[in-house]
Amino acid sequence: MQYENILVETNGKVGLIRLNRPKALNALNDQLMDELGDAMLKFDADENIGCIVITGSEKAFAAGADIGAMANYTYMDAFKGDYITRNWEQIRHVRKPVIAAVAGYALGGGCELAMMCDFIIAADSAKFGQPEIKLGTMPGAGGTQRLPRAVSKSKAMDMCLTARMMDAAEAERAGLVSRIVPADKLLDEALAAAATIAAMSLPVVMMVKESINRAYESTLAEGVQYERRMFHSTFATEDQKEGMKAFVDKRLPIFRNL
Ligand code: CO8
Repeated sequence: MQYENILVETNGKVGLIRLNRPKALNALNDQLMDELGDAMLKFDADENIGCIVITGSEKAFAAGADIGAMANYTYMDAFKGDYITRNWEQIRHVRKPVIAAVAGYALGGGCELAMMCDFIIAADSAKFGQPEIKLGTMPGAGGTQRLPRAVSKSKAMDMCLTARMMDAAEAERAGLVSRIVPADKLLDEALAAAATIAAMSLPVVMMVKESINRAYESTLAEGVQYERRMFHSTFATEDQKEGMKAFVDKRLPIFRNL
């Protein structure tokens, strides 16, 4: 697939995807989402990649789904699923960790896309919001579901009902983002975090991701049991043997993803 709305590169073992519709503040249209889904699945299948970073521009991670493209859709256009909604769930099928590196606006579908990632590193310029209500619509890619889980019901209600934006400091206090970095260091910091992850044992990284995601879908008892089984299964890996032996030998481990 030829990409016209994203830029894709690799940085060591990190796959980097830049949303690239600068004139529309990276508004997410069907073409961009198709390209993003395609690039994500390719990185997920590439054994040389251990972690993926999605970023936007200095001004916007993404200012939402493309309003111009959606404006005249009928209910049937939306419901039948070939427009707007297609490919939005692709990112959830990615088994490697995905980091959102957010500078500027992450609004509407842009905020939802960031929340679909495994964690968010925010530039001090980042602004998050679910302003769909101002357009006479509402979040449609998980905003009303992931936001309350991330920042509490009260703050999610506030943001989705008043459409106000949250700055990076508030987003960090509320737990939406894992850390804030100076805007000019955003990509370096995100790539460094991704490289750290990519240097770990990939199968164990995937088990950790799966286990933490399980926390959203199960009771505590079920989640703890799931984690216990995953923990046990790490002892079937060569990387666990290498990791513990390296510690005992006082050297750095060399993981072979086995
Ligand atoms: N869609 C299309 N174009 C956009 C969007 C957007 N979401 N956001 C900005 N643009 C365009 C503008 O139209 C403008 O284009 P042009 O230069 O041709 O006029 C260009 O980007 C620059 O924007 P502004 O001139 O408005 O820039 P400002 O710095 O003045 O303002 C803002 C920046 C505050 C971000 C402003 O652009 C804005 O409010 N944008 C809209 C934000 C918004 O409402 N987002 C929610 C969209 S709805 C949505 O996301 C639903 C998601 C459901 C997903 C469901 C999938 C399953």
